[in-house]
Amino acid sequence: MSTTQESPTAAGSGANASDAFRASAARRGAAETTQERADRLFRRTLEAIYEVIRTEEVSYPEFQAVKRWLMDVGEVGEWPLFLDVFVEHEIEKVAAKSQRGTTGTIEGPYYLPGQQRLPAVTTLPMRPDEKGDKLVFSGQVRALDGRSLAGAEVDFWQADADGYYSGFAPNVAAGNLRGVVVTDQDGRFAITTIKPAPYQIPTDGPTGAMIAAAGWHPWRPAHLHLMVRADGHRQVTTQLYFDGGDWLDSDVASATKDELVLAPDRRDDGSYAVSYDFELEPAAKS
Ligand code: MBD
Ligand code: FE
Repeated sequence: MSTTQESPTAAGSGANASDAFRASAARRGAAETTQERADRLFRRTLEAIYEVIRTEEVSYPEFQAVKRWLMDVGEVGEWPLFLDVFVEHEIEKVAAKSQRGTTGTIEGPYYLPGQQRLPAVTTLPMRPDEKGDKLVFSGQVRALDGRSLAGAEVDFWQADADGYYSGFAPNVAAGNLRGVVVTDQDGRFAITTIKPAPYQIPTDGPTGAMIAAAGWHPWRPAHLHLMVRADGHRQVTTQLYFDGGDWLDSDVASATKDELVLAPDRRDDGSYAVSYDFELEPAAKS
């Protein structure tokens, strides 16, 4: 059976993202919720919905359509996608208020832990005929006081030149364009990869149907994902974008920030090079 022509389906990538989310429970830790907090958050969320119903005079047919749509999102497994696209940015802004150092942004639904550990100067795992312009992404990981952090981890993932993520698309090998790059004795790294394409929310699933019904567009600008961590320091999760690319000013996931937009240099051979340094704050005392 040939699968090389197969495109990802909403149900396929949704199921994978739901499985990945359930498997990540241990890594994320449990939310400690009191009854007072649960009462407050559930009540205020419901009140926000009642407010829309009253002021927009939402009808029975509209209510039943929403009910059916919510059921579809769950059945297709798109809750991680939907919530990370339309809600995570506000959660991240709250978290960012107490975060110093490198600017963070949302993680999204396509992180997979446990990828190959790679040396500081490395090429990401990729197919022999990997499409796309070559990109060398380099930089240094430092503490807030300027000390370089040797042995820091730059946990890196990105879409390919068609906008697909390994682990969530049938035609991309496991581990493709993912890796945990370990910084050298000066905290430096240099990762050879390819420039990713913009990402399109699957148009064949309920999230895509909602976007189309509202007349919005389903695109995220091209981006690199990173989690940067070092012993004794607070991990930062962020994304880097490319100057001049499409959708930078209208990211469907509202996750761009000006300081995360890179301006790569184009070399004579058509490849790109760009550098970005990370600054990690001390870990919270426990
Ligand atoms: C992505 O690639 C992504 O980064 C986010 C946040 C949501 C959907 C797809
Ligand atoms: Fe992404």
